[in-house]
Amino acid sequence: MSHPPFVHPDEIRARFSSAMSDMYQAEVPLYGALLQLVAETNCQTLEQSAELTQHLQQTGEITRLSMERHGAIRVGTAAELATLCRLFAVMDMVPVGYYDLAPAGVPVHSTAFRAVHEASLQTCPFRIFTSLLRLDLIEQPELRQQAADILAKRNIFTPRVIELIAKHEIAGGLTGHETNEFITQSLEIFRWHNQATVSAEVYQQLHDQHRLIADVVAFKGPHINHLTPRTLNIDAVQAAMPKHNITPKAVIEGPPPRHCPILLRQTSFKALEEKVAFVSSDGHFVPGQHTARFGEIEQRGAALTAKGRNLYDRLLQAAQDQLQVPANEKNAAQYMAMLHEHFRQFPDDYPTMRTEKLAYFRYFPTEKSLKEPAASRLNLTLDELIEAGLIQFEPLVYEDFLPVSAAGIFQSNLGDKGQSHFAGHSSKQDFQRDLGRDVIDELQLYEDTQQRSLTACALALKLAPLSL
Ligand code: OOG
Ligand code: NI
Repeated sequence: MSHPPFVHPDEIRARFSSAMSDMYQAEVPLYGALLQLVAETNCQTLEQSAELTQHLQQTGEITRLSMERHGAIRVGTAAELATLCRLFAVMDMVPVGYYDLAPAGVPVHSTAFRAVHEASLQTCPFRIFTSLLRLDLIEQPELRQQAADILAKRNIFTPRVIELIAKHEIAGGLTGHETNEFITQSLEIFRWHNQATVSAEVYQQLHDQHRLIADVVAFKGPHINHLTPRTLNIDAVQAAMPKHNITPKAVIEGPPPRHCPILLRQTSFKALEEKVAFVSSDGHFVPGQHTARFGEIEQRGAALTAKGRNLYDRLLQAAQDQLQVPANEKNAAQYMAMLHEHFRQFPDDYPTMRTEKLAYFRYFPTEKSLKEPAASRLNLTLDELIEAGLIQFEPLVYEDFLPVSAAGIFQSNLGDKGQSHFAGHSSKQDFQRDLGRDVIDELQLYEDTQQRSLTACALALKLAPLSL
């Protein structure tokens, strides 16, 4: 039996990502200005570095550069999270990683919905950092109950989007027409609503508990709170922002600048103060303000192994311990100098990062290898093949997030006031129960991609299976 052709999930994701970007630029014009600054800086950076251009061409990343972005949302209930998980599955976006932000004073735990296979990531790397509010961290029982009651009443999904998700689950895909509808209907979930669902008094109570609680509970839905394009030179964009009337946060989160970038560096412009309307008990609207939405940029580097990540975490902690206080406008330069100093211990060339097993790599046969007779290399190990110039390697891009950085991004957009940590225990198990499935271990994904590239090398060079 034939069925109408389904649109590939990668294409649905690419179209959704682009529609989301259009919507957000219309909602937050400053984000459009940031996008332009990033595009210009990327162009200049490529012009100035033939090495970088070649590396991006080699890995194919050059083609995904301009559509590269992530976004973030915050949801209030387990049911919302579980339904979003089904919605993102339509676009082959699955939950990867578990991030506990409570120790850093943000009452949420999170995952990132993203594509997992390198070919899909190549088509569209769009990711959504998704946080679930932890009402259990609200101290006052009455307020906790009130927040739960408000959330229980809202429905963030249109009936049609639920039908389309079910259609996808039963039939295995969406047709062209259904895809159009799916994108329009999905955007409704993430749209900004300037009308709060609560009174100014309730908003204030929630806000006093934590600004983030007000952001999640007081509105109709999980508005997209930022989008993030990928820059090739985050330091240049950070420095150029003020000239473009964009106010950046004090410091760039993540590792210091390096010759061989690792993981993820991020910065954002500060959340805007926006006009909203609260409802009074007699049904009137009361004008007020809310601060939640911002723009962010990121520079991605090599994905680290568990060993590399441990080293990263240790060096970052050492720099933060040395500074003693949270990084801010006044100590930003001092903090960057400390960070730089500590990260001298992290090798800054790919061959060492590879032999010390600090990062994941993708392996390619060289042109030379394809011209030579196979017999000459039959018994060589991977290292010997590399040594002989028959195989080359490029780092895998880190596709995920960093909890300490994420907390820094949250904090800078929530104001400095606030609790420095929550004591309540968090649990990946609880999160997975609410999500309706397990999250995927990101390290395993990098491991798989690396191994697939080795398998492809062995096949191309007519060799027995290769391993590290
Ligand atoms: C999410 C903050 C985390 C990132 O890039 O680390 C994040 C939020 O503010 O909801 O997006
Ligand atoms: Ni972000």
